Amino acid sequence: MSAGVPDAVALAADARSCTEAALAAIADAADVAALAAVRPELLGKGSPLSGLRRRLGSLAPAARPAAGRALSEALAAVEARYTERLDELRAAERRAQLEAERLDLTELHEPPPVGRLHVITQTQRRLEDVFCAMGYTVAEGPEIETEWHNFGALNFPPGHPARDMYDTLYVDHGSPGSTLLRTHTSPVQVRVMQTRPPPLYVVAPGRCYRQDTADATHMPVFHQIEGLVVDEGITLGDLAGAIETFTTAYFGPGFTSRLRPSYFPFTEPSAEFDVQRPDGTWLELGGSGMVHPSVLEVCGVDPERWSGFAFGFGIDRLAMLRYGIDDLRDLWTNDVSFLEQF
Ligand code: FA5
Repeated sequence: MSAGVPDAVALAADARSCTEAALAAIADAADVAALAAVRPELLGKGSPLSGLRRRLGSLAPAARPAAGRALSEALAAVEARYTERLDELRAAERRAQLEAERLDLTELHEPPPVGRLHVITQTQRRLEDVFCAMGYTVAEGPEIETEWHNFGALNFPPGHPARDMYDTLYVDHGSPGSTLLRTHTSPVQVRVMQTRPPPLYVVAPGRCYRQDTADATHMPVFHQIEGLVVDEGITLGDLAGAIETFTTAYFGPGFTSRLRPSYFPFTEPSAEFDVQRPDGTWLELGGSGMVHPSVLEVCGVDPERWSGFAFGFGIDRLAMLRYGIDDLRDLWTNDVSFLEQF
C-alpha cells in the first residue's frame, strides 16, 4: 500500500488492494464463525478500507467526490460479498446438519424371529373353530384317568377282548390297574354326561397314550378329538350329517364322507368314518356310532328320553393328511426347519 501518498491515483490503488485482500479473507473463511470473526477487520471502523476515508481530506477538492464514491463502492462490494458468503456458509452448515440428523424411514430390517404354533396345535385349533361354528362347545378331561372312566363306564368289562385294542400305560397310583394314561378321548364323554344335563353338543380334543411302537402312522403319544351329541330324537342320520358337514367345512367342497360298519363297545351301532378325496381315494379317519344306552344310563342320562352319537378321530393323522406329511415321527423330532414349513 502506498499510504501517505497524497493523490487520488494512489488512493484508488490502495482501495483496490484493500478490497482484494478483504475479498480473499472472505473467501478463506471456512465457516460462519470464521467469517464473523474477520468482519471487524474487513468492514469495521478500524478496517483498512475505512482508514482510507481519513485520507480523502488530503486530496485536491476536485478529486474528492470521485475518490469518495470509489471508496464507498469498494466498501459496498466487500459488504455484498460478505453477505453472499455468509448465506453460502449458512446454507452449507444447514445441509450438513440435516444430513447428520437424517432418519432413513425406508430402511428395512429383518423382523426378529418369532415362534409359531406347532402344526398339531394349529390343527387342533382349526378343528375347534370348525366345530364351534357348527354349534359345539369345547370340553376337557384329565390325561391321567381312572380305569372306570377310560374302560368301565364305556362298556369294556375287565377282561373284555376289546381292551386288547388299547395297549394301555398304567400309572403306579391307587390299587393296581386302577389309574392309567387315557388311551382315547372317549372318557371325556363320560365326564361331560355326568356333570352336565342334555342337550349336549361337545367336542373334546387332547392327548392320548398307548404302548404303540412309533412308526410312520403310530406314536405312543398322539392326539384325538372326541365329539358327543345328546339330545331328543338324535339318529344315525344326524351322525352321518354331522360328519359330512364337518368334512366339507374342514377339507373343502371337493371332499365327502361315508360310514362303514364297525365295532366299539360304547356305541351301537358303530361305524368307522372315511373321507373321500377329490381324486376318489378314501382315507379312514376315526370311529363313531350311537351312544350305547347302557353308557347313557351309567352316566345318569335317561336312554328312554335322550339319544346321542359320538365320534373320535386322530388329530395327528389329520394333520398328516392336510399338510402332506409322510411320517408322524417328524412331528416329534422338533427339527425347526421341518416345523417352520407349517
Ligand atoms: C378310538 O379311540 C375310539 N375312542 C373312537 C370312537 C370315539 C369311536 C367315539 C366311537 C365313538 P381308535 O382306536 O380307532 O378309536 O382310534 C381313533 C383314531 O385315533 C385312529 O383312527 C387314529 O387316527 C388315532 N390313533 C389311534 N392310535 C394312534 C397312534 N398310536 N398314533 C396316532 N394316532 C392314533
